[in-house]
This record gives sequence, C-alpha cells and structure tokens, in this order.
Amino acid sequence: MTIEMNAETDVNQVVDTIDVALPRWSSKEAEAIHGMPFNDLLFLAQTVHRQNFDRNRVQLSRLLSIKTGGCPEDCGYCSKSAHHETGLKATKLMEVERVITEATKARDAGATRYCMGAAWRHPKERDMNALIAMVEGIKALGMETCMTLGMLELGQAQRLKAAGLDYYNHNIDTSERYYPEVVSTHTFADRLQTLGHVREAGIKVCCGGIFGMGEEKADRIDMLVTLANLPEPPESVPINLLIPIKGTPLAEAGPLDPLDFVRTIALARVMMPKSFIRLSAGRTAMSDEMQALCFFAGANSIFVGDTLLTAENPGEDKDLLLFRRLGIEPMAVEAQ
Ligand code: SAM
Ligand code: DTB
Ligand code: SF4
Repeated sequence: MTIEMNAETDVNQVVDTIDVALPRWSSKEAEAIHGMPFNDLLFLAQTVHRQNFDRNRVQLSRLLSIKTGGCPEDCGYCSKSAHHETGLKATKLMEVERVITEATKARDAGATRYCMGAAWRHPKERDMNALIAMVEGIKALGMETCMTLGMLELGQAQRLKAAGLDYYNHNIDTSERYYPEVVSTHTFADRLQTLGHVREAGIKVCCGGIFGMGEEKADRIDMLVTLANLPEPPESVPINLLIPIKGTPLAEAGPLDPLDFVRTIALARVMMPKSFIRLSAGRTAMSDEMQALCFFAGANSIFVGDTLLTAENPGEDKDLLLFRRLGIEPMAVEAQ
C-alpha cells in the first residue's frame, strides 16, 4: 500500500485505499498520515472510526492493583519499581474474596471489564491458583476479565485462558529504539515474546504504550507501526500520557504538546481500524476539550474510577458529566 499525503489529498480516497484486509504499514506512510493538516487527520480518523464502531459509545474498564510495589524491574516511569524511591509500600497478592468484592462494586457502577495489575517481573507458580480463582470469580459476575502480570510463559497463558481470561495487557510502551532508555531489566524482544504467548493461548491482546517520556515524534509513530504490523493487531490499544511520579527517572520528562497526543490517537485509529483505542493514564492532566478531541479522533475506551493502579484518575461523577456534555453513552458488554 502506498499512501502519499499532502494538503490536496482527498481524505475519502485515502479511506478507500486503506480499507483492505490486514494492511501493513511503513514508518513513512504513518508519518505522512500523522503529519496531515489537523482537520484532515481528524476527519480521516473519525471516518474510519464510524465505519467500524458505534460512534457515540465508549467502553468502560476498571482497574485494580492486586499486588502493589516492590517490582524487581526498573521501568523509568513506574511508581511500583523497587529501583526508585517513590514512597510506595510493597504489598502481598490481594485475597481472592476482596478482589471479587471490588469487582462487584465496579460492575454495579457500570464497568464491563475488570483489569487486574500486579507489580511482578512474572507470576510465580505459587500465585497461579489464586489468579485463576480471581478470573473465574469475575467471569461469574458477567464481566470481561483482563490481567497484567508481567512476562508470561505459554503454559501460564494457557491456564489463564482456560480459567476464562479474556484479555492480557502487556505494553511495548515506546519504539524499539527508545525502549532501552526507559527500562534495562528486560528487552523489547521479551515484551514481544510474551505477546506471542498470549496470542497463541487464544487470549485477546491489550497492548499500547506511554507518550510524554521524552521520546521523539518518530518513536510515537514507530510504536504504533509495530502494533499495527503484529501478525494480528491488538484488540485493545491503551494510550497512556505519562503521569510523572516523584522519585522515578522520568519524573521530569517534560510535557508533550496536547495536539501531538491527539494526532497519535488519530493515527492509532487509522492504522488499527477495528481495535479499541483506550485513552488510559493521564486524563486528570487533560482538559475536557482535549479528551473530547481524543474521542473524536477515535478513542473509544477509558478507565473509570478515581484510581488507576496507584495514580489518580477522574472520578465517575466527572466522567459522567463529560459524557453527558458530549452525548456519549457507555458500551454494553455484548457490543464489545
Ligand atoms: N508489571 C506489568 C507490566 O509491566 O506489564 C503490569 C503493570 S504496568 C503498571 C502496566 C502499564 O501501565 C505500563 O506498561 C505503562 O504503559 C502504564 N504505566 C505505568 N506507570 C505509568 C505512568 N506513571 N504513567 C503512564 N502510564 C503508566
Ligand atoms: C495501561 O496501559 N495503563 C493502565 C493498565 N494498562 C494496567 C495502568 C496505568 C497505570 C498508571 C500509573 C499508576 O496507577 O500507577
Ligand atoms: Fe512497573 Fe510493570 Fe515495570 Fe514492574 S514491570 S516496574 S510493575 S511497569
């Protein structure tokens, strides 16, 4: 596929060009789309969005940290790494019953997917039974399940799939080129290997990254190219805006132009037309207007509730109000 983009390009023609099964993207094509005049880019992204999704519905997920702090990995953005002085206390894996109680509250408040995160390099054998019980218990509530537990062996992925795990979140976070600037205790290739295990086990893939870590525009674009060119693109693509955490190496990484952030959401929507694009961490630092632009650019999933794993998120009241102002409705689980 060759896409030439300039101010005279007819956006409708571009839509026709890319509406083919499993497109493969080059960095050059992605860069051309990313650099379109803002109005053309947003029009293109919105056109692709409404061809593939109910345009006024947004999926709601709820997060819970089931094991906080003390992580042996050194990810430069993360409050939970034992390598950084963030003042966070390490906890043990949460009791299964407590997880189910929290999930029930989230379901009653309208969330359709429950996402559990653990600050591990990888889960240990002794944790597997509790993890399986959590998945089974939450499935019994009629919710979708998602976990993010670090690296996963194929056998572990298969056991979680058998328990009913719908999604596994494992982010590539940035471009392959910039990855070593962000973390040294595992590699970009390690991340891709776990993603392969998750896919092979038949679990849906949730994979995205963080913008605003001091990376270049080319890193943001290449991260999205890597995701779009996976043998199958992730069903869910979380786009996080860095939440600067005091004590982490990336705490001073510096702000990102909000309009550049919106451009990356639009590019993700165009290159991965059938994936959910999740406007993830960092919404407390975004204006309502910026979030509205992100939804227009094709974001159609968010985390609800006033905490993410450890950091702040807009509370349910604030999100409800914004949805009302925008005429957006939450998506039902059957529609996902
Ligand atoms: N240990 C697991 C792993 O690394 O996959 C799961 C937990 S980790 C917190 C999940 C994702 O949250 C990271 O890959 C990153 O994209 C995002 N994240 C973590 N801290 C963040 C921060 N301060 N700002 C924005 N996103 C963040
Ligand atoms: C993802 O991409 N973002 C979520 C989820 N996957 C697990 C996590 C955001 C974490 C934000 C920082 C914190 O709460 O510690
Ligand atoms: Fe944080 Fe996950 Fe990295 Fe551990 S592996 S430091 S929890 S992002």
